[in-house]
Amino acid sequence: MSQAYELAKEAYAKIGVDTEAVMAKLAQKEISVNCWQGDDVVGFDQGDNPLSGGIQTTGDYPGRARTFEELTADFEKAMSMVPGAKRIALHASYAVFTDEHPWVDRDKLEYCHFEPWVNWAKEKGYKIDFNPTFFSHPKMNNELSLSSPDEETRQFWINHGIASRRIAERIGQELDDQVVNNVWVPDGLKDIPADRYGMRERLKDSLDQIFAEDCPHVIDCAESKVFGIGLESFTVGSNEFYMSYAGTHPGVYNLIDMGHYHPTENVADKLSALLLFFDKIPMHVTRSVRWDSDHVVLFDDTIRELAVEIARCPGAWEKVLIGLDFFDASINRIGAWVTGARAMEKSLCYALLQPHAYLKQLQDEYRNTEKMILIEQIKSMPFGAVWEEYCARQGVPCDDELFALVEQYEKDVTSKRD
Ligand code: RNT
Ligand code: ZN
Repeated sequence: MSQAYELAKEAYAKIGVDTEAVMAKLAQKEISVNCWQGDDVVGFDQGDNPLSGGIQTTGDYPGRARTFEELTADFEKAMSMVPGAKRIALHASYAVFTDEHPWVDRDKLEYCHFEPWVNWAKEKGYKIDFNPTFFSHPKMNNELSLSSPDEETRQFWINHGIASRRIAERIGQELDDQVVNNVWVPDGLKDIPADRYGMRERLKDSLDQIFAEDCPHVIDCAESKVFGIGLESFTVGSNEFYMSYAGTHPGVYNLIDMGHYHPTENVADKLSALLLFFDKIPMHVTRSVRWDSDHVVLFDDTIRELAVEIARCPGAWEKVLIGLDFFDASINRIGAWVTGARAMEKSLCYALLQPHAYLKQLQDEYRNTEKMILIEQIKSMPFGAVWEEYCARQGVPCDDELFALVEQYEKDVTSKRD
Protein backbone atom coordinates (compact mmCIF):
# COMPACT_ATOMS: atom_id res chain seq x y z
CA MET A 1 0.00 0.00 0.00
CA SER A 2 1.41 3.37 -0.91
CA GLN A 3 2.04 6.06 1.62
CA ALA A 4 -0.13 8.39 -0.42
CA TYR A 5 -3.01 5.94 -0.09
CA GLU A 6 -2.52 5.60 3.68
CA LEU A 7 -2.81 9.38 4.03
CA ALA A 8 -5.82 9.52 1.73
CA LYS A 9 -7.53 6.75 3.69
CA GLU A 10 -7.12 8.80 6.86
CA ALA A 11 -8.33 11.99 5.23
CA TYR A 12 -11.48 10.31 3.92
CA ALA A 13 -12.10 8.56 7.25
CA LYS A 14 -12.29 12.03 8.81
CA ILE A 15 -15.30 12.87 6.63
CA GLY A 16 -16.86 9.47 7.29
CA VAL A 17 -15.84 7.72 4.05
CA ASP A 18 -14.38 4.21 4.12
CA THR A 19 -12.00 3.95 1.16
CA GLU A 20 -11.73 0.17 1.46
CA ALA A 21 -15.51 -0.20 1.15
CA VAL A 22 -15.48 2.21 -1.81
CA MET A 23 -12.93 0.13 -3.74
CA ALA A 24 -14.82 -3.10 -3.03
CA LYS A 25 -18.09 -1.61 -4.24
CA LEU A 26 -16.55 -0.04 -7.32
CA ALA A 27 -15.01 -3.34 -8.44
CA GLN A 28 -18.49 -4.92 -8.59
CA LYS A 29 -20.15 -2.41 -10.89
CA GLU A 30 -20.31 -3.58 -14.48
CA ILE A 31 -19.55 -1.19 -17.31
CA SER A 32 -20.74 -2.18 -20.76
CA VAL A 33 -18.08 -1.08 -23.23
CA ASN A 34 -19.17 -0.44 -26.82
CA CYS A 35 -17.37 -2.67 -29.32
CA TRP A 36 -17.87 -0.08 -32.07
CA GLN A 37 -15.12 2.24 -30.79
CA GLY A 38 -12.63 -0.31 -32.17
CA ASP A 39 -13.61 -0.10 -35.83
CA ASP A 40 -15.39 3.25 -36.36
CA VAL A 41 -18.86 1.61 -36.23
CA VAL A 42 -18.25 -0.24 -39.50
CA GLY A 43 -19.11 -3.83 -38.49
CA PHE A 44 -18.55 -6.99 -40.52
CA ASP A 45 -21.67 -7.38 -42.63
CA GLN A 46 -21.69 -4.59 -45.24
CA GLY A 47 -18.11 -4.31 -46.46
CA ASP A 48 -16.58 -0.92 -45.77
CA ASN A 49 -19.75 1.01 -46.55
CA PRO A 50 -19.90 4.35 -44.81
CA LEU A 51 -21.86 4.84 -41.62
CA SER A 52 -25.41 6.08 -42.07
CA GLY A 53 -28.32 6.84 -39.75
CA GLY A 54 -27.41 10.43 -38.98
CA ILE A 55 -24.35 9.53 -36.92
CA GLN A 56 -20.79 10.09 -37.99
CA THR A 57 -17.29 8.91 -37.19
CA THR A 58 -14.65 11.45 -38.10
CA GLY A 59 -10.91 11.04 -38.44
CA ASP A 60 -8.57 8.74 -40.33
CA TYR A 61 -6.17 7.47 -37.71
CA PRO A 62 -4.61 4.27 -39.04
CA GLY A 63 -5.09 0.81 -37.57
CA ARG A 64 -8.84 0.25 -37.44
CA ALA A 65 -9.84 -3.33 -36.54
CA ARG A 66 -11.37 -5.03 -39.59
CA THR A 67 -12.14 -8.55 -38.45
CA PHE A 68 -13.46 -10.45 -35.45
CA GLU A 69 -9.89 -11.48 -34.61
CA GLU A 70 -8.56 -7.93 -34.76
CA LEU A 71 -11.47 -6.42 -32.87
CA THR A 72 -11.36 -8.97 -30.04
CA ALA A 73 -7.58 -8.66 -29.75
CA ASP A 74 -7.82 -4.86 -29.55
CA PHE A 75 -10.64 -5.03 -27.04
CA GLU A 76 -8.69 -7.41 -24.81
CA LYS A 77 -5.66 -5.16 -24.99
CA ALA A 78 -7.72 -2.09 -24.08
CA MET A 79 -9.56 -3.83 -21.24
CA SER A 80 -6.29 -5.06 -19.75
CA MET A 81 -5.82 -1.39 -18.86
CA VAL A 82 -9.29 -0.82 -17.38
CA PRO A 83 -10.16 -1.77 -13.79
CA GLY A 84 -13.51 -3.22 -12.73
CA ALA A 85 -16.12 -5.57 -14.20
CA LYS A 86 -16.65 -5.34 -17.94
CA ARG A 87 -19.30 -6.21 -20.46
CA ILE A 88 -19.05 -5.76 -24.22
CA ALA A 89 -21.88 -4.19 -26.19
CA LEU A 90 -22.24 -5.68 -29.67
CA HIS A 91 -24.24 -4.56 -32.66
CA ALA A 92 -25.96 -7.01 -35.00
CA SER A 93 -23.65 -5.71 -37.73
CA TYR A 94 -20.81 -7.54 -35.94
CA ALA A 95 -22.15 -10.96 -36.92
CA VAL A 96 -19.31 -13.36 -37.64
CA PHE A 97 -19.68 -15.11 -41.00
CA THR A 98 -17.74 -18.30 -41.71
CA ASP A 99 -17.72 -21.06 -44.33
CA GLU A 100 -20.08 -22.99 -42.10
CA HIS A 101 -22.31 -19.97 -41.48
CA PRO A 102 -22.00 -17.70 -44.54
CA TRP A 103 -23.39 -14.20 -44.94
CA VAL A 104 -27.11 -13.67 -44.44
CA ASP A 105 -29.01 -10.41 -44.42
CA ARG A 106 -30.00 -8.80 -41.15
CA ASP A 107 -33.52 -10.20 -41.09
CA LYS A 108 -32.06 -13.73 -41.15
CA LEU A 109 -29.40 -13.41 -38.47
CA GLU A 110 -29.23 -16.18 -35.90
CA TYR A 111 -27.40 -17.08 -32.75
CA CYS A 112 -24.79 -19.08 -34.69
CA HIS A 113 -23.47 -15.80 -36.14
CA PHE A 114 -22.65 -14.64 -32.63
CA GLU A 115 -21.46 -17.89 -31.15
CA PRO A 116 -17.79 -16.93 -31.67
CA TRP A 117 -18.42 -13.80 -29.58
CA VAL A 118 -20.04 -15.85 -26.82
CA ASN A 119 -17.25 -18.44 -26.75
CA TRP A 120 -14.69 -15.67 -26.59
CA ALA A 121 -16.62 -13.83 -23.86
CA LYS A 122 -16.90 -17.00 -21.78
CA GLU A 123 -13.18 -17.55 -22.05
CA LYS A 124 -12.29 -13.97 -21.13
CA GLY A 125 -14.95 -13.43 -18.49
CA TYR A 126 -16.96 -10.68 -20.20
CA LYS A 127 -20.73 -10.41 -20.25
CA ILE A 128 -22.48 -9.24 -23.44
CA ASP A 129 -25.10 -6.67 -24.42
CA PHE A 130 -26.75 -6.46 -27.82
CA ASN A 131 -28.11 -3.94 -30.33
CA PRO A 132 -30.05 -4.59 -33.52
CA THR A 133 -28.49 -2.44 -36.26
CA PHE A 134 -30.92 -0.14 -38.03
CA PHE A 135 -28.36 1.84 -40.03
CA SER A 136 -25.59 1.43 -42.63
CA HIS A 137 -27.70 -0.84 -44.78
CA PRO A 138 -29.23 -0.58 -48.28
CA LYS A 139 -32.73 -1.06 -46.85
CA MET A 140 -32.47 2.12 -44.79
CA ASN A 141 -34.48 3.86 -47.48
CA ASN A 142 -34.49 7.57 -46.69
CA GLU A 143 -33.19 6.69 -43.21
CA LEU A 144 -36.52 5.08 -42.32
CA SER A 145 -36.84 1.63 -40.79
CA LEU A 146 -39.48 0.77 -38.17
CA SER A 147 -41.54 3.84 -39.09
CA SER A 148 -41.22 3.42 -42.85
CA PRO A 149 -44.39 4.02 -44.90
CA ASP A 150 -43.14 1.28 -47.23
CA GLU A 151 -44.54 -1.91 -45.71
CA GLU A 152 -41.92 -4.21 -47.21
CA THR A 153 -39.12 -2.12 -45.75
CA ARG A 154 -40.83 -1.86 -42.40
CA GLN A 155 -41.39 -5.63 -42.30
CA PHE A 156 -37.73 -6.30 -43.07
CA TRP A 157 -36.70 -4.20 -40.09
CA ILE A 158 -39.34 -5.71 -37.80
CA ASN A 159 -37.91 -9.10 -38.72
CA HIS A 160 -34.44 -7.81 -37.91
CA GLY A 161 -35.69 -6.60 -34.54
CA ILE A 162 -37.21 -9.98 -33.76
CA ALA A 163 -34.13 -11.88 -34.95
CA SER A 164 -31.84 -9.68 -32.83
CA ARG A 165 -33.96 -10.09 -29.75
CA ARG A 166 -33.86 -13.89 -30.12
CA ILE A 167 -30.08 -13.72 -30.41
CA ALA A 168 -29.89 -11.60 -27.25
CA GLU A 169 -32.12 -14.10 -25.46
CA ARG A 170 -29.87 -16.97 -26.42
CA ILE A 171 -26.75 -15.05 -25.39
CA GLY A 172 -28.40 -14.51 -22.01
CA GLN A 173 -29.14 -18.22 -21.71
CA GLU A 174 -25.58 -19.14 -22.64
CA LEU A 175 -24.02 -16.73 -20.17
CA ASP A 176 -26.70 -17.16 -17.52
CA ASP A 177 -27.30 -13.43 -17.62
CA GLN A 178 -29.69 -10.62 -18.47
CA VAL A 179 -28.75 -9.02 -21.78
CA VAL A 180 -29.58 -5.43 -22.66
CA ASN A 181 -31.10 -5.45 -26.15
CA ASN A 182 -31.27 -1.85 -27.31
CA VAL A 183 -33.41 -0.73 -30.22
CA TRP A 184 -32.19 2.53 -31.67
CA VAL A 185 -33.62 3.65 -35.00
CA PRO A 186 -32.43 6.83 -36.70
CA ASP A 187 -35.85 7.36 -38.30
CA GLY A 188 -36.62 10.99 -38.94
CA LEU A 189 -36.88 13.73 -41.53
CA LYS A 190 -34.48 16.33 -42.80
CA ASP A 191 -37.21 18.86 -43.40
CA ILE A 192 -40.59 19.92 -42.08
CA PRO A 193 -42.88 16.90 -41.61
CA ALA A 194 -46.37 16.71 -43.06
CA ASP A 195 -47.30 13.68 -40.96
CA ARG A 196 -45.67 13.11 -37.59
CA TYR A 197 -48.50 11.02 -36.19
CA GLY A 198 -48.44 8.31 -38.85
CA MET A 199 -44.70 7.81 -38.44
CA ARG A 200 -45.02 7.41 -34.70
CA GLU A 201 -48.04 5.17 -35.05
CA ARG A 202 -46.03 2.82 -37.30
CA LEU A 203 -43.04 2.86 -34.94
CA LYS A 204 -45.31 1.93 -32.04
CA ASP A 205 -46.83 -0.94 -33.99
CA SER A 206 -43.36 -2.19 -35.04
CA LEU A 207 -42.15 -2.17 -31.44
CA ASP A 208 -45.25 -4.08 -30.31
CA GLN A 209 -44.42 -6.77 -32.84
CA ILE A 210 -40.73 -6.89 -31.91
CA PHE A 211 -41.42 -7.16 -28.16
CA ALA A 212 -44.24 -9.72 -28.48
CA GLU A 213 -42.27 -12.85 -27.63
CA ASP A 214 -41.41 -13.76 -24.08
CA CYS A 215 -37.64 -13.31 -23.63
CA PRO A 216 -36.80 -13.67 -19.96
CA HIS A 217 -33.05 -13.14 -20.45
CA VAL A 218 -33.50 -9.84 -22.29
CA ILE A 219 -33.73 -6.32 -20.91
CA ASP A 220 -35.69 -4.55 -23.63
CA CYS A 221 -34.65 -0.97 -24.35
CA ALA A 222 -35.40 1.66 -26.93
CA GLU A 223 -33.10 4.67 -27.24
CA SER A 224 -34.66 8.08 -27.74
CA LYS A 225 -33.08 10.98 -29.57
CA VAL A 226 -33.56 14.61 -30.59
CA PHE A 227 -32.01 14.79 -34.03
CA GLY A 228 -29.41 13.27 -36.36
CA ILE A 229 -27.28 14.63 -39.17
CA GLY A 230 -29.54 14.99 -42.17
CA LEU A 231 -32.52 14.38 -39.89
CA GLU A 232 -32.65 17.76 -38.26
CA SER A 233 -36.35 18.53 -38.39
CA PHE A 234 -38.00 15.49 -36.89
CA THR A 235 -37.07 12.34 -34.97
CA VAL A 236 -39.78 9.70 -34.70
CA GLY A 237 -38.39 8.05 -31.55
CA SER A 238 -38.31 11.13 -29.34
CA ASN A 239 -37.94 11.13 -25.57
CA GLU A 240 -41.69 11.55 -25.01
CA PHE A 241 -42.44 8.73 -27.42
CA TYR A 242 -40.20 6.14 -25.78
CA MET A 243 -40.75 7.33 -22.22
CA SER A 244 -44.49 6.89 -22.73
CA TYR A 245 -43.94 3.55 -24.44
CA ALA A 246 -41.77 2.35 -21.54
CA GLY A 247 -44.21 3.68 -18.96
CA THR A 248 -47.03 1.66 -20.48
CA HIS A 249 -45.07 -1.49 -21.38
CA PRO A 250 -43.56 -3.02 -18.24
CA GLY A 251 -40.18 -4.55 -18.99
CA VAL A 252 -39.35 -2.06 -21.75
CA TYR A 253 -37.06 0.85 -20.86
CA ASN A 254 -36.14 4.11 -22.51
CA LEU A 255 -32.37 4.04 -22.87
CA ILE A 256 -30.93 7.42 -21.95
CA ASP A 257 -28.04 8.51 -24.16
CA MET A 258 -26.37 11.61 -22.72
CA GLY A 259 -25.99 13.10 -26.18
CA HIS A 260 -29.66 12.82 -27.04
CA TYR A 261 -31.06 15.81 -25.20
CA HIS A 262 -30.90 19.52 -25.71
CA PRO A 263 -27.41 20.77 -24.87
CA THR A 264 -28.39 22.62 -21.69
CA GLU A 265 -30.39 19.72 -20.25
CA ASN A 266 -28.73 18.05 -17.28
CA VAL A 267 -28.97 14.31 -17.86
CA ALA A 268 -27.81 13.53 -14.30
CA ASP A 269 -30.94 15.26 -13.06
CA LYS A 270 -33.14 12.74 -14.87
CA LEU A 271 -32.05 9.72 -12.84
CA SER A 272 -33.86 10.52 -9.59
CA ALA A 273 -37.07 11.12 -11.52
CA LEU A 274 -36.84 7.87 -13.46
CA LEU A 275 -35.82 5.83 -10.41
CA LEU A 276 -39.19 6.51 -8.84
CA PHE A 277 -40.97 4.83 -11.74
CA PHE A 278 -38.60 2.29 -13.32
CA ASP A 279 -36.62 -0.59 -11.85
CA LYS A 280 -33.87 -0.16 -14.43
CA ILE A 281 -32.30 2.81 -16.19
CA PRO A 282 -30.20 1.73 -19.14
CA MET A 283 -27.78 4.42 -20.30
CA HIS A 284 -25.33 5.40 -22.99
CA VAL A 285 -22.67 7.50 -21.37
CA THR A 286 -21.01 9.70 -23.93
CA ARG A 287 -19.57 13.20 -24.35
CA SER A 288 -21.21 15.69 -26.65
CA VAL A 289 -19.19 18.58 -27.98
CA ARG A 290 -21.64 21.18 -29.37
CA TRP A 291 -23.79 18.36 -30.75
CA ASP A 292 -24.29 14.62 -30.29
CA SER A 293 -20.69 14.09 -31.32
CA ASP A 294 -19.92 10.93 -29.31
CA HIS A 295 -16.50 12.12 -28.16
CA VAL A 296 -14.52 9.89 -25.80
CA VAL A 297 -15.89 10.04 -22.25
CA LEU A 298 -13.64 12.06 -19.94
CA PHE A 299 -13.46 12.71 -16.21
CA ASP A 300 -15.37 15.96 -16.56
CA ASP A 301 -18.17 17.80 -14.73
CA THR A 302 -20.99 16.15 -16.68
CA ILE A 303 -19.83 12.59 -16.09
CA ARG A 304 -18.91 13.28 -12.46
CA GLU A 305 -22.36 14.65 -11.76
CA LEU A 306 -23.95 11.61 -13.36
CA ALA A 307 -21.70 9.32 -11.31
CA VAL A 308 -22.60 11.17 -8.11
CA GLU A 309 -26.31 10.57 -8.77
CA ILE A 310 -25.58 6.88 -9.43
CA ALA A 311 -23.64 6.70 -6.16
CA ARG A 312 -26.15 8.52 -3.97
CA CYS A 313 -29.68 7.84 -5.19
CA PRO A 314 -31.25 4.88 -3.38
CA GLY A 315 -31.02 1.79 -5.58
CA ALA A 316 -29.30 3.59 -8.44
CA TRP A 317 -26.08 1.60 -8.10
CA GLU A 318 -27.98 -1.54 -9.12
CA LYS A 319 -30.63 0.00 -11.35
CA VAL A 320 -28.57 2.23 -13.62
CA LEU A 321 -27.07 0.05 -16.35
CA ILE A 322 -24.00 1.86 -17.60
CA GLY A 323 -23.17 1.47 -21.27
CA LEU A 324 -20.60 3.57 -23.09
CA ASP A 325 -21.22 5.05 -26.51
CA PHE A 326 -18.37 6.91 -28.16
CA PHE A 327 -16.38 6.57 -31.35
CA ASP A 328 -13.40 8.65 -32.33
CA ALA A 329 -11.37 7.77 -35.40
CA SER A 330 -8.97 10.71 -35.08
CA ILE A 331 -6.89 9.16 -32.29
CA ASN A 332 -5.49 5.76 -31.39
CA ARG A 333 -8.61 3.65 -30.94
CA ILE A 334 -7.24 1.57 -28.09
CA GLY A 335 -6.19 4.77 -26.33
CA ALA A 336 -9.73 6.08 -26.83
CA TRP A 337 -11.31 2.92 -25.39
CA VAL A 338 -8.99 2.91 -22.38
CA THR A 339 -9.48 6.59 -21.66
CA GLY A 340 -13.27 6.50 -21.96
CA ALA A 341 -13.80 3.36 -19.90
CA ARG A 342 -11.33 4.47 -17.23
CA ALA A 343 -12.96 7.91 -17.05
CA MET A 344 -16.26 6.22 -16.25
CA GLU A 345 -14.65 4.12 -13.51
CA LYS A 346 -12.74 7.11 -12.22
CA SER A 347 -15.91 9.19 -12.01
CA LEU A 348 -17.67 6.44 -10.07
CA CYS A 349 -14.67 6.20 -7.74
CA TYR A 350 -14.79 9.95 -7.18
CA ALA A 351 -18.53 9.79 -6.61
CA LEU A 352 -18.33 7.02 -4.02
CA LEU A 353 -15.74 8.97 -2.03
CA GLN A 354 -18.34 11.35 -0.66
CA PRO A 355 -20.31 11.32 2.62
CA HIS A 356 -23.69 11.22 0.87
CA ALA A 357 -25.79 10.53 3.95
CA TYR A 358 -24.22 13.44 5.80
CA LEU A 359 -24.61 15.81 2.84
CA LYS A 360 -28.26 14.84 2.62
CA GLN A 361 -28.69 15.51 6.32
CA LEU A 362 -27.17 18.98 5.87
CA GLN A 363 -29.64 19.70 3.08
CA ASP A 364 -32.62 18.40 5.07
CA GLU A 365 -31.63 20.52 8.06
CA TYR A 366 -31.23 23.62 5.87
CA ARG A 367 -27.52 23.80 6.79
CA ASN A 368 -26.73 25.06 3.33
CA THR A 369 -23.54 26.99 4.07
CA GLU A 370 -22.00 23.94 5.69
CA LYS A 371 -23.12 21.79 2.77
CA MET A 372 -21.53 24.16 0.28
CA ILE A 373 -18.24 24.32 2.17
CA LEU A 374 -18.03 20.53 2.50
CA ILE A 375 -18.78 20.01 -1.20
CA GLU A 376 -15.96 22.41 -2.03
CA GLN A 377 -13.61 20.63 0.38
CA ILE A 378 -14.31 17.25 -1.23
CA LYS A 379 -13.22 18.51 -4.64
CA SER A 380 -9.56 18.86 -3.63
CA MET A 381 -9.28 15.85 -1.35
CA PRO A 382 -6.64 13.19 -2.26
CA PHE A 383 -8.90 11.25 -4.57
CA GLY A 384 -6.05 10.41 -6.99
CA ALA A 385 -4.28 8.31 -4.37
CA VAL A 386 -7.36 6.12 -3.91
CA TRP A 387 -7.78 5.78 -7.68
CA GLU A 388 -4.16 4.68 -8.09
CA GLU A 389 -4.49 2.19 -5.24
CA TYR A 390 -7.64 0.82 -6.86
CA CYS A 391 -5.88 0.41 -10.21
CA ALA A 392 -2.92 -1.34 -8.54
CA ARG A 393 -5.19 -3.76 -6.69
CA GLN A 394 -7.11 -4.45 -9.90
CA GLY A 395 -3.84 -5.31 -11.63
CA VAL A 396 -4.11 -2.56 -14.21
CA PRO A 397 -1.65 0.25 -14.94
CA CYS A 398 -1.80 3.69 -13.35
CA ASP A 399 -2.56 6.74 -15.47
CA ASP A 400 1.11 7.60 -16.04
CA GLU A 401 1.84 4.20 -17.59
CA LEU A 402 -0.97 4.17 -20.14
CA PHE A 403 0.42 6.02 -23.10
CA ALA A 404 3.57 3.91 -23.36
CA LEU A 405 1.46 0.74 -23.40
CA VAL A 406 -0.90 2.12 -26.04
CA GLU A 407 2.04 3.27 -28.13
CA GLN A 408 3.77 -0.11 -27.87
CA TYR A 409 0.66 -1.96 -29.08
CA GLU A 410 0.34 0.47 -31.95
CA LYS A 411 3.94 -0.22 -32.89
CA ASP A 412 3.59 -3.99 -32.58
CA VAL A 413 0.08 -4.52 -33.92
CA THR A 414 -2.22 -1.81 -35.25
CA SER A 415 0.37 0.13 -37.30
CA LYS A 416 0.95 -3.04 -39.34
CA ARG A 417 -2.63 -3.02 -40.67
CA ASP A 418 -3.14 -1.31 -44.00
C1 RNT B 1 -26.97 7.03 -32.13
C2 RNT B 1 -27.14 6.27 -30.88
C3 RNT B 1 -26.70 4.82 -30.94
C4 RNT B 1 -25.40 4.61 -31.70
C5 RNT B 1 -24.82 3.23 -31.53
C6 RNT B 1 -23.83 2.91 -32.57
O1 RNT B 1 -27.23 8.36 -31.96
O2 RNT B 1 -26.48 6.90 -29.82
O3 RNT B 1 -26.63 4.31 -29.67
O4 RNT B 1 -24.45 5.52 -31.31
O5 RNT B 1 -25.81 2.30 -31.44
ZN1 ZN C 1 -26.35 5.83 -27.97
